[in-house]
Amino acid sequence: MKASIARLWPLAIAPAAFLLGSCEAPGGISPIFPTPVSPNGQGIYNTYIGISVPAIIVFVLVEVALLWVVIKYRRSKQPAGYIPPQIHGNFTLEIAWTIAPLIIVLGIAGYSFVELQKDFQPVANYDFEVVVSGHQFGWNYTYPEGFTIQQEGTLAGDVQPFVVPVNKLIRLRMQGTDVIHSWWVPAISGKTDAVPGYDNFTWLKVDRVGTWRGECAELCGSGHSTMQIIVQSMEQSDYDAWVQKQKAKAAAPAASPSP
Ligand SMILES: [Cu+2]
Repeated sequence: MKASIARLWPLAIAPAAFLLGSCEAPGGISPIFPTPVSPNGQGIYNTYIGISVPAIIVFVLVEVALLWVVIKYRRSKQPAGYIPPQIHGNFTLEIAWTIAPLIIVLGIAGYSFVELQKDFQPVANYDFEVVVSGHQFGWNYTYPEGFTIQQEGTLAGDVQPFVVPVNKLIRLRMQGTDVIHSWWVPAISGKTDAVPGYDNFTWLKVDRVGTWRGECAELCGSGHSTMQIIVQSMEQSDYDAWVQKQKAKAAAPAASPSP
């Protein structure tokens, strides 16, 4: 008996080893939430913590109660033929353990729904709008100045970044040209579907200079895994210079047609 329990230890350790190992994954996608850099990312992070911490407390309490019963009332410590107290049909207990989980689950539903409403409504007081269009396999970002950044999917290296200025509220109008894709940068916002023939909205307001990674989060075909997303934020002056460069590039005749 002792030996068989000892053999189970790797099963308990494996998930922890996986989680810790994955934190350093070069793709930047970690199973643990990254530091949020936009208010909607912060809202999702708070929801995640707000649900996970009570869930972990409930889990620990249930497991401790289970272990306590298993150890304290184990058969080998009871007299032969012992039958424990029978509580089946205890009305108060059954009402309590029906109502308590119901309250917890409704609480989680309400909490999540409020967060969803905050993040996926089209914001009105935005500084500018970028049209984000998903295709097999990549993303196009069309800026108000008229130029488009092509973030063509690849596994060979980094994709071209989607550049934004810091501390500006930017509305993202999500579109799709072929199948449904989903734009997701965990540090910035939740998953937002890019659906052909239908505009979806999300937004971002990045509070620091840096680079963040994401992925297409909707299985969209054989090149799905190539659909990396890189968001790069810069100071307003650097951003203005970058916009001028993109405008000049768009105006100049293309040296060779892009594939
Ligand atoms: Cu996709």
